Amino acid sequence: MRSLRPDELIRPRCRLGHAVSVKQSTGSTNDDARRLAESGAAEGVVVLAEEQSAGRGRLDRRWLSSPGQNLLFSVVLRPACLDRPGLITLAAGVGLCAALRAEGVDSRIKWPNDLRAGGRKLAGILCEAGAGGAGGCEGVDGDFVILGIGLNVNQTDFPPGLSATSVAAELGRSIKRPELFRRALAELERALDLAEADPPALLAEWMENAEVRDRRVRAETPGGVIEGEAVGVDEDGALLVREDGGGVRAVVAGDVVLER
Ligand code: BT5
Repeated sequence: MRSLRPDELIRPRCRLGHAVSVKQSTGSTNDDARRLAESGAAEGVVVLAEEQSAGRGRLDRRWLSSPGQNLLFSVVLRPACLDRPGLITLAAGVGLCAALRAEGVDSRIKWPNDLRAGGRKLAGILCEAGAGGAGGCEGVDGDFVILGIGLNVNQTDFPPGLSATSVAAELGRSIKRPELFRRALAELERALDLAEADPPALLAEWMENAEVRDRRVRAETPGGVIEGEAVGVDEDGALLVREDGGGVRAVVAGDVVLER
């Protein structure tokens, strides 16, 4: 498959993607984007790589991706809601899900940060906050968030033990990556605008597209097990679960499984 070129990815004059650099290989695009942000890169600058030697998820987990097949990129964000990193993660899920659905994939958001189709993982989101560099917005001078996305696009073979799928596997045809990239950035931009202007609307759109919608869940949290019906998310990104007794508890961290 041929390599991506910046000129087919760029979105001139848009909030996200007005500048895109493409690397054949790197450690982690999140680290590259962080270095750019620390030296003053504006919001919306993107670093994309065809291959990562140290692609990562949360908690030092690895992100594995065959070279030249998928979309691996990180965006510098300097949003107005920088004090609410949970909201930014939710916005990323909403935006990416909308782009995948527009592509024809029946994608759902799995709390807190996975995109899945048919119960398999299609994409992962890694938001990392940082400080430094110019161009911050009011009250949060110079601070930024790096939004990293790994989206399985044309890869159809995955390492054993990984419950993964891709856009191509779901649709049964190969995908033009530049179009999907630009669509993803456009939807991420829309969701980010919404997170800033109307957080309740963003939370509602998240729930509309969530796997947990109208489902019973069991969350294993550091503070014990919470079981009940998932009823929403809050502005910190916590999952709200109504327990059988009627009280609503916020799941801030932990693993959530669907019960039925
Ligand atoms: C994530 O973490 O899902 C966030 C992944 C973010 C990756 C992007 S790539 C561009 C940017 N640069 C980086 O270095 N990172 C970001 P988490 O929820 O912790 O899930 C990680 C787990 O997903 C792993 O432990 C595997 O089980 C699984 N996994 C790894 N690679 C996968 C793949 N290609 N498809 C599906 N699942 C995968």
